Amino acid sequence: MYKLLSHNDLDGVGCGILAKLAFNQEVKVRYNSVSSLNREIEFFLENDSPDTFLFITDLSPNEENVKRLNAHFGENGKVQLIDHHKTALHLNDYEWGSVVVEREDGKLTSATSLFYEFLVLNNLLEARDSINEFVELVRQYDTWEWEKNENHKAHALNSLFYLVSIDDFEETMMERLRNSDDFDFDEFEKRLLNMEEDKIDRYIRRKKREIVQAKVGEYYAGIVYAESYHSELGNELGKEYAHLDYIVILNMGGKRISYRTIHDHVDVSAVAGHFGGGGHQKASGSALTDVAYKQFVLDTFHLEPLQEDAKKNRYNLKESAFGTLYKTKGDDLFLLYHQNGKWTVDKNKKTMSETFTTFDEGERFLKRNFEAFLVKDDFFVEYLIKEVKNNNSNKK
Ligand SMILES: [Mn+2]
Repeated sequence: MYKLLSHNDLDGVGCGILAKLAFNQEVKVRYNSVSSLNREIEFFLENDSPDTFLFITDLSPNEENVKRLNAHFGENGKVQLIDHHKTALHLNDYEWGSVVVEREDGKLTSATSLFYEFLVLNNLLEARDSINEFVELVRQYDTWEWEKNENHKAHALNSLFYLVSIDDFEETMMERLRNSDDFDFDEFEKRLLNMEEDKIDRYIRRKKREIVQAKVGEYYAGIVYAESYHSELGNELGKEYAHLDYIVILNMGGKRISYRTIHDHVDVSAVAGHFGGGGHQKASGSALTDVAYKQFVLDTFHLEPLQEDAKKNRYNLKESAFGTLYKTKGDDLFLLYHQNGKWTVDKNKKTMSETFTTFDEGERFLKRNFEAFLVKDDFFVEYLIKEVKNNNSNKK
């Protein structure tokens, strides 16, 4: 017999599907959240037959259970952990641990892609085109490569995963992987997925109007409450508010926090680690501890949501050497313009002492310190007309 303990997201369930394709009735699969894995490991060690081979994928046990598993492995050699999280790399110190974050060619891994390689290499599963494609979609979704590659099929697969129950998803996917030559959605799924994409867009648009910003240590964080679509939300908010170092997504019901960043200069697994959590450099999570509650909920509850930059401008554009106009909620005006080789700021028409080598630096300064955002063209044009009038009357 085999037992697989895996994560309860698409990548984790991808491993479960592969295990069932490889071992059929001979495997018991249990999906876990990050926090429930340790209970399952303890249950396994106390209750399962010593003949059962244990796989753990996409998750890592706590220190205590690493010791227990190591002792168990010493007795019968029947443990294999496969993961791709940076925070699990120390498990490579054990014979039963195999953690690979990226390949030599820079290609990022996922638990599903690693487990697939393992099963095929050990002649436990035969490679097929349909499975190859499924595994690659899961990998691209889990690593966010799909976005760079504009591989919307990978995103759609994850959306489908959350639209149906895990049991239904497993069953449908296994049937397809066994019987089809390639991997695709059926007509009904395609219609459903279109509706779901629209729904996600509307959800994200709403959340853009709720986000607040706060300085946390040396970093600026954007904070938002949301129960769903954390990955999409973290990515879209990160891009809309690129002046923020990372995005904090609070799930109050689940008492969990997700941390996301689109930047390379921040490691959100370290941010999560500060609150007893972990994960990847660009995506991580932790429990909503008392300290985190104070930091992200109590201390920010009174804050007003951020504005958004005006989108459809033709005149008030970024990096325009003539000047770009920003406004705070309190009606302070900032003009960011290029002069004598430097980006300079006028606050309410008085030149500030700070100057910047790049436009982005100047904009970051305005957004971080003043929460000033790009104004719409009509406001900008009105501002310019007033300027001209003032100049003319001054000349008279
Ligand atoms: Mn994963």
